[in-house]
Amino acid sequence: MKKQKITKTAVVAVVGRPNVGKSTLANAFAGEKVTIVSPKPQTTRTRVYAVTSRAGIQFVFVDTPGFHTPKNRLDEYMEGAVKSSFGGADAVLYIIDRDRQDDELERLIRDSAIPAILVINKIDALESKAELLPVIERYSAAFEHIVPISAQKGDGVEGLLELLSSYAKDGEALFPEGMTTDQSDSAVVGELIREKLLICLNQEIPHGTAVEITKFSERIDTEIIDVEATIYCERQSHKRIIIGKNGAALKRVGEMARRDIERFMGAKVFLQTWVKVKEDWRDRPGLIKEFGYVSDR
Ligand SMILES: Nc1nc2c(ncn2[C@@H]2O[C@H](COP(=O)(O)OP(=O)(O)O)[C@@H](O)[C@H]2O)c(=O)[nH]1
Ligand SMILES: [Mg+2]
Repeated sequence: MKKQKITKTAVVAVVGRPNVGKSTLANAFAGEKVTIVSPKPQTTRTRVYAVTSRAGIQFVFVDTPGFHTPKNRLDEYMEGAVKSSFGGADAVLYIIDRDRQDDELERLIRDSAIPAILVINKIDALESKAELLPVIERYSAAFEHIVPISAQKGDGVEGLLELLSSYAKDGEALFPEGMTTDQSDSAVVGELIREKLLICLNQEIPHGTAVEITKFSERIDTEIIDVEATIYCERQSHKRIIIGKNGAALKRVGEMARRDIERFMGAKVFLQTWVKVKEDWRDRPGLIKEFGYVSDR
């Protein structure tokens, strides 16, 4: 089937409290993992675009860090990324789940005057659909459209795209056909490694990590990609935990990450990782910037 030429675009901001499933939904739209997901809040640090198209319309979803009160300089940067995602958006998806909703964010959305759709995620985890009723009732005055979905199972995702079609504006494609994100391959790869740290490590430690890709190259005449990554953490004690006994913890992270990187790149990957300490980097603007958290406001 011949692809239809893009004649319209819709830029859609995806906002909500940490952990409601914003990134899971962005990946469901993109059709692959372009933005990382974990059960821990504050997984997403930067604004990431997820791109897809249907029937001549290109949709650009702006995945954002969860909205929460800043505790350090990195948090302040993330809050800025949420607020700036509204600018220029054709529509906003305000994602909630049964337990996570946010009055302050609701006010921000209303004040922005951008068309907003309320999305209730994780309906697969409900005992009964009746649990949705009080939530729908609470929001029915404020939102014209309320859409229950399961981002994880993909239920309701196509319906959302259809609904969003009406907010598309005439214009040429914003991204080349087939592109699913604005992130470079090496940026996605760094994030996939950070995702495994979030999944494998307890409590605060992974929140204090940053991953720098120092080598990313395809071998000549083979399909193998060599990746070298440095994991930065905030304390010597954290470094010991990340590496683990005889390197076992780091090995597990590396193996899990390599599988995801291979899926994303569609090639065999040889991954090497190092761990370094940069004390309190999350409060040091120079280091925050060095790790790629550059403000685009
Ligand atoms: N049961 C269920 N879990 C979900 C769904 N969407 C996301 N999650 C889980 O919720 C957690 C947070 O997801 P994530 O996309 O990182 O949330 P974000 O912080 O809003 O970006 C992860 O453990 C996801 O697997 C869903 O539709 N159903
Ligand atoms: Mg996220």
